Amino acid sequence: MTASTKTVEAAKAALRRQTIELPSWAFGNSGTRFKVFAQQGVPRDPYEKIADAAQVNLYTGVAPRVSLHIPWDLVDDFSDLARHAAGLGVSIGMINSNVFQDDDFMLGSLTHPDKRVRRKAIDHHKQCIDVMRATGSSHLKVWLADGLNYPGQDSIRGRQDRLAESLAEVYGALDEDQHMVLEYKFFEPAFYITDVPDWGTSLLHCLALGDRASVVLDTGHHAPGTNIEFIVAQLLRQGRLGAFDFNSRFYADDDLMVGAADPFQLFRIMHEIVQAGALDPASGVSFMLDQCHNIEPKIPGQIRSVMNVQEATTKALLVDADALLAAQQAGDVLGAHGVLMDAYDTDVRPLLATLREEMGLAADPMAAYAASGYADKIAAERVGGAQAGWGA
Ligand code: AOS
Ligand code: ZN
Ligand code: ZN
Repeated sequence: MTASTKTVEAAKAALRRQTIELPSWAFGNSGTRFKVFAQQGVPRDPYEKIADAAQVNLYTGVAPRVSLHIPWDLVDDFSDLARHAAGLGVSIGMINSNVFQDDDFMLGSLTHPDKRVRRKAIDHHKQCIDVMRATGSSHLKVWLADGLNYPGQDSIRGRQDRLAESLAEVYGALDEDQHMVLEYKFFEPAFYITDVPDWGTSLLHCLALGDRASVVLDTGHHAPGTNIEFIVAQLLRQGRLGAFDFNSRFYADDDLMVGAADPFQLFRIMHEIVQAGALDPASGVSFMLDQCHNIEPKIPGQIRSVMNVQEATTKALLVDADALLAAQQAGDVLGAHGVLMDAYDTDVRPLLATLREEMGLAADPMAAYAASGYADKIAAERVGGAQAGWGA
């Protein structure tokens, strides 16, 4: 299949507008519960994490926001941090709360049976909202480690009620132009029940909260075999897909590079996005990476991931929508499937190389970064890089 010039030009226009948000924690040292491997030149503070994220944007041209995590990225002056980001050509994206690394939260945070602990968790989210005000961030991202390990440990329904009440207070503290996104995960660190295990639970809470609450879909947070593109389609129908946390998984929440384990799944997800017209930043869906680079270098790991998202997006943009619809309406099963596979099987790397050159970028971001000398520079300058805060 050769796409028409018109299709290619439309794809390029959409790709120019696409943005991918980077997680600050991808740049710090990370590992598994067994070992954190320290790498040379990793950032020592949030300023340096943002500087590294800005490198990813410099070479890809489509990663202009950095998501922060509080308190991992705590600084004295968040306005100053935002100015630092702006000076490097990026801005602050979503603010992630953290109510999972404090002894008080062992049995839950926003769902905890003790009102005092719930208050502490709610107040932490209010602190995150202050950070949003200082940095110009528009989205509060909530992922909870809350859950149960044993049947009978707490009331399932009671915890949902407490969660609804706590979330309502946090949502009520947002400014009119601020949004909340609620992430779900079906297991880990709790194993019997997590309190926001699936898209349905997240959606129900979001619907109760209001128009400015929507669901975060982390691609690693489902049971094996789950049809993720179905969930994407369903949330888009409701206008409640707030964000992706993109990563790859072979087994659990592996947080490997997006598109590494199952590029076809990523394509199918992006096909739903493109069909719904949800690629444009104005549609309100944020395309974020949520990854750890435990054994590979971090900045190139992020660059590669951005490129993987772009490749899947390009293939989705090359689907011949008219031919697909015609085949679907004619009941031509193999014809319709063939239209999709023609797009998926297209080598889109030359198109993306041309696009980058048109955008004033190097055709090969990986090679351009490698040639820049930045990795050697940070290895020489930075001693004692910080742990990402994750996977210790
Ligand atoms: C945890 O499994 C979730 O994926 C979170 O989105 C994220 O990895 C963590 O909050 C970093 O906050
Ligand atoms: Zn996530
Ligand atoms: Zn996760």
